[in-house]
Amino acid sequence: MSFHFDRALVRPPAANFAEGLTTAGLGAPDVARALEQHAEYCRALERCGLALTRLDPDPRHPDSTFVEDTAVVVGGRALLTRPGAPSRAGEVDAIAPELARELARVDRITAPGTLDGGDICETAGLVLAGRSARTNDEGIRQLAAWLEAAGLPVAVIDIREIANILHLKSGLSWLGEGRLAVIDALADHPALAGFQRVRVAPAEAYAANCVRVNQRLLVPAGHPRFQAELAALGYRVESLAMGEFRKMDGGLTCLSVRLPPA
Ligand code: CIR
Repeated sequence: MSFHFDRALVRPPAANFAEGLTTAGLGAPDVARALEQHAEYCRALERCGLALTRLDPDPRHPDSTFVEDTAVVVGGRALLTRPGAPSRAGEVDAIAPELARELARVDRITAPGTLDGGDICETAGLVLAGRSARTNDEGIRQLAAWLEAAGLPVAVIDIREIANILHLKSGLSWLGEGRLAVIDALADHPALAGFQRVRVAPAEAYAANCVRVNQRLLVPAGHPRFQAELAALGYRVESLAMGEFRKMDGGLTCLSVRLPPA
């Protein structure tokens, strides 16, 4: 199942977290508060039933708390990425041994392909891949070849003209039960026609990055309309403060690499 997990890798932000990449224009993050928000995020994953591997903060890479961008995990296999931002390239080698310990098979995107995990959204039977400033056509081609072994097709969504989203999953998330949470700008994309789309109002667009983990749905705090809609659909929603990560263009999905049961 595409939201059934029993383990996850996380990495708290390092002291120089504020030196990472950002376009948000929301000011510098407060590292102490980011650590608190990260700790609460970890507790939420544990409440979802996950066993966490907590990696050491890595000040060589200020964006390294956003571990999701370093790997795509499907079934029991990981595909290490080749991040589109040069400052993030070293994050992959730093996490590779951890994934090799957890999973039977680890492959890798090679040059000239680039791909960030935040651009890849696994749903039931279809993987959505964002063509973005970070993920190029060759990266998506390699991903599609890798997924062929699992019998999973890929649908490409070009987000380069869509304002205010860094990655595909900044604008949509898999909710399970055939549903996606999605911002207006993506909602009518033909690749999404087969999904029930739960639209996220423009004022709450940041909440489109949410994460289904087993029987719970984690959403960023401060988006009451979206949260009420999810509750009405029967989801068990938990809201988490994400303000410090938002300042660095990060969201809930980016903070963990979630692994399915072996
Ligand atoms: C970056 O620009 O790469 C980081 N500051 C934020 C990455 C967020 N990752 C994600 O949405 N998957």
